[in-house]
Amino acid sequence: MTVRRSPALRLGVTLATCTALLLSAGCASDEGSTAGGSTGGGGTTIKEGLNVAFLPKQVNNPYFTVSDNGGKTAVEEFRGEYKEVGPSEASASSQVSYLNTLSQQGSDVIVVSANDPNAICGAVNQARQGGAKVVTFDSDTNKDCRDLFVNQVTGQGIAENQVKLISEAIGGAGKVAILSATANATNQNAWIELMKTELKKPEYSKIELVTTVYGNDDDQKSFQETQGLLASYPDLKGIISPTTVGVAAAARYLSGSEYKGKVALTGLGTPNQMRDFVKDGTVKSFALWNPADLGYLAAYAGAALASGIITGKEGEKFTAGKLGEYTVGPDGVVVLGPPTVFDSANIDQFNF
Ligand code: RAM
Repeated sequence: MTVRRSPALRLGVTLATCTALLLSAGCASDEGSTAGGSTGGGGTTIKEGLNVAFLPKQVNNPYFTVSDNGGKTAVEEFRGEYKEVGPSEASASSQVSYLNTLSQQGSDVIVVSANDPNAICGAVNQARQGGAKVVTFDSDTNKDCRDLFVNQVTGQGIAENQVKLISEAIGGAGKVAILSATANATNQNAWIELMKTELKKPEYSKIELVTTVYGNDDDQKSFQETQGLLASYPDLKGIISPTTVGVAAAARYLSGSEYKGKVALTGLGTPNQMRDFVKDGTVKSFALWNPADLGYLAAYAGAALASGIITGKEGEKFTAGKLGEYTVGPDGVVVLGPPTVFDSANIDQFNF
């Protein structure tokens, strides 16, 4: 985990106190509520009392529980008002009514993981016209309809990681399939396209991607789609599931089937959902970023926008509490950092 040096010392927090509290909310709190590198709209201080709402793809997904709680930590640090609202299903337009309500309530910052690149743009624009700053995190809208996108890892980084992990797991040759989230998901669709390009590299010439199926980030549907994959492709060597819901459901299916240990599985999963399947030999390794850090960074990005510290232009810098300084990249994207690979050697060190 990267913890960059923060500007706490500028704020009169003693070195001893801050060193002791560097990883705690207490230290970050003092930083966050008064700091922020300013190269943007002129302000240097996060305003107190900002209303910050998190709108995940779906609320009953442990990944979003962790990421949104990271957001809550940040909002408490800069003394804002936090709330989380959202649909139980990750369907394309399921977030529109929530956005409309948040607009009516006069939210200062809306942090949303979009189920579809276009379906929520009308509602997002309305919220912005009403004065809200809208930060997408995890899964973007199209770039014209939000202020910033906080990306977990570059798409290229995820594609390289996922293809490498499946290649290692199947010994570099054989048929593989992708079990994705919803068919419209901006994040998974971008990663899948980049994985296809990655698979064209000479070192992966013996790997054939046979199909992509969609479990809709629904546990049962993902389970059935995995079953269907094995029925349709009895010689399948591996599955990549770049969704926490999909990879956990696929692992559960494989671990109780004749394919356990024969068909490899990797993807993007939370350690707590995958632990049993790593320990029982169903899964060798998988990856993810720290979802709590992602939510935390997104909340700080939204607060920096709403406080006039940044406007969303490339090159602007802001401070995200304990995570330190970030710079806005091209197309209004801020990148959290590289993913972590989990396997039997390190999985017990993580609890999310
Ligand atoms: C699921 C969601 C989310 C994605 C993770 C990896 O929880 O689809 O958008 O980032 O998986």
